[in-house]
Amino acid sequence: MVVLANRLPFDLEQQPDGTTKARQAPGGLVTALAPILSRREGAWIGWPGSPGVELEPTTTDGLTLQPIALTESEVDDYYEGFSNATLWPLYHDAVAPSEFHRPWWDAYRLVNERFAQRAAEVAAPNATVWIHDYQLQLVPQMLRRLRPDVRIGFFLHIPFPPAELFNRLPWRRQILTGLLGADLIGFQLPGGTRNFVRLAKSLLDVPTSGGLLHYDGRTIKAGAFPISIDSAAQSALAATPEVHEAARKLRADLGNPSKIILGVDRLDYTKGIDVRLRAFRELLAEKDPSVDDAVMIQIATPSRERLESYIKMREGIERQVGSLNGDYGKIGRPAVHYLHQSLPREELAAFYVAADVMTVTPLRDGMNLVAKEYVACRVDGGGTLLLSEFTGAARELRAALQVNPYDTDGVKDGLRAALTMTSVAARRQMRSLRRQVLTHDVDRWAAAFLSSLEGTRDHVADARSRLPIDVLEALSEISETERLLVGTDFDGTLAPIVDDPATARALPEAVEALRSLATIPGTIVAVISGRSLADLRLLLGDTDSLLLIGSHGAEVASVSTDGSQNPEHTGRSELPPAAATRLARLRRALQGITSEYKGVKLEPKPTGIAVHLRGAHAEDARAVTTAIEQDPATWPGVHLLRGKMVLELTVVATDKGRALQALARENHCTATMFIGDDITDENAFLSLSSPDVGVKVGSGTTAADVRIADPARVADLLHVLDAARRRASTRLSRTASGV
Ligand code: GDG
Repeated sequence: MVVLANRLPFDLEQQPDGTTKARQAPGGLVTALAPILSRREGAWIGWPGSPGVELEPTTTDGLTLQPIALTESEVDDYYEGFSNATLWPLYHDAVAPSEFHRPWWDAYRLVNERFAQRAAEVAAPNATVWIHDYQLQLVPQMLRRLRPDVRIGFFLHIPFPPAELFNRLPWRRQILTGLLGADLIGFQLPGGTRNFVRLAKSLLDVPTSGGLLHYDGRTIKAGAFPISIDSAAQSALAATPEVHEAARKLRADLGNPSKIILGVDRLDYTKGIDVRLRAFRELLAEKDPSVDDAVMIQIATPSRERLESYIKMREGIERQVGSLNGDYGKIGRPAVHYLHQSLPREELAAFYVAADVMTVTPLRDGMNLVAKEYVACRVDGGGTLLLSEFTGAARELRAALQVNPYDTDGVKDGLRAALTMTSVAARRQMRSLRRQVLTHDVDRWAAAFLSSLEGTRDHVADARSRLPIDVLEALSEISETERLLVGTDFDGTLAPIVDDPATARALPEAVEALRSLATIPGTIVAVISGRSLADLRLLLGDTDSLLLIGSHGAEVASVSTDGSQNPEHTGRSELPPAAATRLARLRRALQGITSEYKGVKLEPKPTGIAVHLRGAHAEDARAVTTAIEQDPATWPGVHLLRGKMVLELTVVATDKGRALQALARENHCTATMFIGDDITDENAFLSLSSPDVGVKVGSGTTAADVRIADPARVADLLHVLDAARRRASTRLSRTASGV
């Protein structure tokens, strides 16, 4: 398994001897993935965090770190530019304006290519590759081109925007096709999935069904996988005596205020730090009793410090803090304690434990792990969470006090409610929040994503690898035709041969592929069998848009796409009176011939009778065959078709070749593929001519063009044809509409 993320989860230092030493950086993602990666001898590809540093790969605890070097200008253009000044604001409701610069896009593409190249080099055959976040959205497609064998998952940690915003992006199509290189695309929320699916449909004409997208001959899954934290570890940390003591000391250092209000964020304009400061300020200004003797702590971890928008935002927040303290602080007792620093995990846990009210007020946030960490740390069952409804976490943490961060009065009301909540009500709220967070941890998230990814195995690639080369060539050629007819036999082709024909069942994969093929424009799919139509209907169940042809072509029926019977094809099984008389005579004659022999079975059909010899002794079978050949088979108007251990006598002149050609004509087909195993299928093969293709299943002399082994390979062939035909059909419709 290989993980790709913009940053390596380790801080790497170069030793004096030139080797690289790794120190694990804290973070839920690495905690969740490290054990999985170590078990699978995995690799993590990422940037070590400093520009211009070239480091060698290094292995720690079974996990290989693969550092990607970025030059100063790549950090400026790919990371700070395109990732953080174009995509980040655009994906967060455009709460700050996005900048669009072509050189940034060029660098983004180049760096994505570098990540893809490295993944292609280090991934084992058929490996699982998990790509993370908005910085690497082109990697799935780039990697697929280099390594079609690997299974690719992509997870977006931030929101995926609606079309109104996404469409501003000059490179919107490239980003979408980049993502569609994955087998599974994960979002935090169903809303992100919906936005993505709609955009793929509208911008790229990608056909979709539920969370499945059909693109480039592949099926791609999209879904929501809300991320979480290592809840148990966070809880355990908060429960240690050290953290408990640190929390007590913190409160004392603050002068034992009545209430501690806490905010913990990366210093980012999406986090709504200004929102909570404003609400707090107004409550103080109004001398609201709820904030009497209350203190606010804002921990603002330094982030993206060189970006203009971040510099401006920081100035704004620090001005707000200064003015709040100037207006409402006392000597030795500021109203807001503001820390622009990154704290050790243990210290952070003490803040969570000490805080009476946790304020999480982003204008937009993919998830927000801080909210979940606060809940996990409240082992005492106390504390209140004030949560913006525009965070991903709001969907799961329903019991929290939820506010609209754009509504200052609403946030003030929320803050007041949090500060004045009775401890019974607060405990009830926290109990419900803890239940959610402790049962939905980061392990569960990773397992859900990976098992869903596992479920997206590329059936088509697997199927291709099992088919002979001449078959693949024939499939790729015929799939390009304008109107394609695909005909297949049933027994021995879709269904493995069994001793008792009544127990024969089609392989579900083969039927699934046939049904899928039949939904492609310009593609007609027919099952042509010696069985009666009623039998075929029974065996193939709900036939959707498949054409069913029974009794070697004598009985034709179809169900059109809207589920109604197609009148063109029905009603042909009514026998003219002369033929009906012939059939009755034939039945009596065959009963007379076969009644003496054990194991010979007669199967009456609407237009004839099948004589099954599979159950009889070889000698008896020979005797029955001779008797039939010498008498009823010679009657005028009676036709004999020889199958494998079956003789078919019909009273109407037809065979599979005639049926196939009639179908091709009626549907104006430009090429036909027929797949069959039986002797009676030879009529169909003989009726074909270039560019048609006949596919013989199993051994024996044949007029078919290519051969495959058995019904399992038929299923493979149909899957590969379905994918190729889908690709070709998109191309054909584009050409037709002049795009
Ligand atoms: C992105 C998405 C999504 C913060 N200060 C300190 C510190 N932190 C840690 C927190 C928390 C993490 O940083 C922040 O995670 P968030 O989820 O709140 O936000 P983003 O950084 O924007 O993360 C977000 C997330 O990806 C995961 O998918 O939830 O929506 O934007 O873990 O504890 N950690 C330490 N010292 C600090 O001072 N040790």
